[in-house]
Amino acid sequence: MTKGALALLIAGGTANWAASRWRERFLQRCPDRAVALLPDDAIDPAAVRYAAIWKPTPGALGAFPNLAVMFNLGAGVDAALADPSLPEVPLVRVASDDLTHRMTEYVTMHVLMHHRRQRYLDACQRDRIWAPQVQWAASAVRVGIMGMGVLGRDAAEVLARIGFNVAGWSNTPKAIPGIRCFAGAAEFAAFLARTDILVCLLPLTPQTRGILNRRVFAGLARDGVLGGPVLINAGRGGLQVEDQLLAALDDGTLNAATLDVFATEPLPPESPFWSHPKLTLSPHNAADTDPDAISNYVVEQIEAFERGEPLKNVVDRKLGY
Ligand code: NDP
Ligand code: OXD
Repeated sequence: MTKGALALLIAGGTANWAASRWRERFLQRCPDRAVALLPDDAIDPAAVRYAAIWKPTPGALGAFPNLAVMFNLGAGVDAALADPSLPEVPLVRVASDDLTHRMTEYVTMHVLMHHRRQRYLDACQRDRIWAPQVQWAASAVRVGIMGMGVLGRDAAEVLARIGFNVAGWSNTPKAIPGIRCFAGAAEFAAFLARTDILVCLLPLTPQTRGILNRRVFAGLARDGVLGGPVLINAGRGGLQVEDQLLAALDDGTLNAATLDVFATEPLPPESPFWSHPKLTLSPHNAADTDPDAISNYVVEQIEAFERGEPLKNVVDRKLGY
């Protein structure tokens, strides 16, 4: 029997994520199945059972009458769900060790950078100044992670292992050894009030859009050893209210921030973010995952699905993640 075809609808991304790279990888990984990169390759739309997608053109997936499963090639599905005509078939997102470990590297590196005052030390080196400051133990620093899903939990556990005082906040209550867990709107203020470094690993949904705002920055702890609260956002740019974030940095409500994601990407050259002295930026590459790992993940799921096994990491369309 002919195996269901896989259509690739992939836009944007780094050189690592070039559509042609994905095509090559999927062709190697499933030689017994038709694989078509759209709009370049020809394919019978009725033969397409699976679609691997990253920021597809709105409406494009409606072309496949027999579509059974869509595989989002990243963890965040906000771009896919923004298409009101997205077919009503299961949408699977990425949850893989490769992605998770890369994000944990990023979060750990930036928490440590703020904790160890690396920006200050860089300035001292540039100016040839020998001026060590008091260095507190990690246990004196309270890290708070918004979003305790696949990514948040792993980062929390690594940071706790290094010795930070870690808490997490999520929609539903959790019990994680060594991590103080807060949940829901009722516990949000208490979570913020004990946090020196706020790490955001939330998905972008109607509930979370704009959650990183002045009120939240003002609710963070002000009695910590770092001299003021710090924000690290590697979730999505739409989570932060950017003018309020800049104002909070300028008036000292926030001491510093690391941002991997922005409301507009690529970040426009005229953005004040580029030159703000309290900001450390990266170009949405906190977890620039390897197409090899993700194409394996997708094909393994397709094969399991065809054996009648349940799909993993299916997005809850009502919750938006
Ligand atoms: P998960 O779905 O595994 O986890 C999401 C977490 O957010 C869950 O703990 C969930 O709570 C919590 N959450 C969702 N909505 C709310 C809310 N309204 N209030 C409180 N908590 C909420 O996602 P991942 O951990 O895999 O990924 C998280 C996000 O990271 C992605 O959606 C994406 O936007 C971003 N990302 C960014 C990358 C980058 O390179 N910068 C790379 C990959 C992902 P609960 O557990 O109770 O459901
Ligand atoms: C993702 C991302 O969602 O890379 O996976 O942003």
